[in-house]
Amino acid sequence: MSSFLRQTYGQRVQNHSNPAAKQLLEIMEKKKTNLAVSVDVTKSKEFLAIIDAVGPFVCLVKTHVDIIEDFDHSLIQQLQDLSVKHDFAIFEDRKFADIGNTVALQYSSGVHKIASWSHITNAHPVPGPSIISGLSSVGLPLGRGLLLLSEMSTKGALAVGSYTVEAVRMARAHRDFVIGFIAQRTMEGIGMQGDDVVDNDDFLILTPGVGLDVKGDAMGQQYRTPREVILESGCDVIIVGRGIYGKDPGLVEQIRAQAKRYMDAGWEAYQERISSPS
Ligand code: S5P
Repeated sequence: MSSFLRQTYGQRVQNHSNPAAKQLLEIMEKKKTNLAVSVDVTKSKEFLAIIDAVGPFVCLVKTHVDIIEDFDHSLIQQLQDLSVKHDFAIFEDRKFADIGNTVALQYSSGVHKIASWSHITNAHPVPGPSIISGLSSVGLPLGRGLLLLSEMSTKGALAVGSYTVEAVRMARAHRDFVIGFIAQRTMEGIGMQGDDVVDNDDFLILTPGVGLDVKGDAMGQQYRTPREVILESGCDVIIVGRGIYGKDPGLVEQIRAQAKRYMDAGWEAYQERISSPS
């Protein structure tokens, strides 16, 4: 295993200049959690209740704001209040995928005005580097950070091989705004040739497709355990959705217990990783 994988989250703060990356690592170190919860529900009330329940256990809350049926801007204010109350970062999982000019408008404007409240967002690298320029023209002045989807968790995903390598190269060329990847393993050293010199290859790896009880769903999702993800694959953050609120989104005690269970499993795997011999 290479060096970043054995550094603590706290030590890695200094490897980053982007404020959103620093904030996330600082929260992880302080709260001792590498758990992100993905809150994919369609009603505001349920959305806020789940976030308030999992808040103490997470470093990050991941949203799909476009699935909320009764959305209005007071919801954003309430989400921000919860992020201050519980100290977590916000990641709108928008998966931008268009030309620079269009993504800049989608990020800044429309109903949701994502850049104004989401510390972190993500994009598919498929359009090439112009998607990063478009998004950074909006996000960088606000101190936001971007993740590129260099791999996906689903069966048959096309984000493999040279696509993944090119995504990593794009990210290395835009270190000020690209803070990491949505991926299934560490991207450190990927695509580097013998004479390549890269000062700092410390990207944050946020990993969905995490579950302790089942191996997948009926629509191609594939789950691995926190141990496989953090210890064996060198990822930094586990993203868990239905594993935490899936059985009954109304049962706060059950949600809290599941969040604690995933937080403990993720932290234990991380501690084993940072203390493993080289
Ligand atoms: O490759 C991916 C990338 C993402 S961001 N696979 C994913 O599942 N996701 C997201 O993670 C997906 O959109 C969903 O919000 C979450 C996984 O949810 P779960 O309920 O399957 O844990």
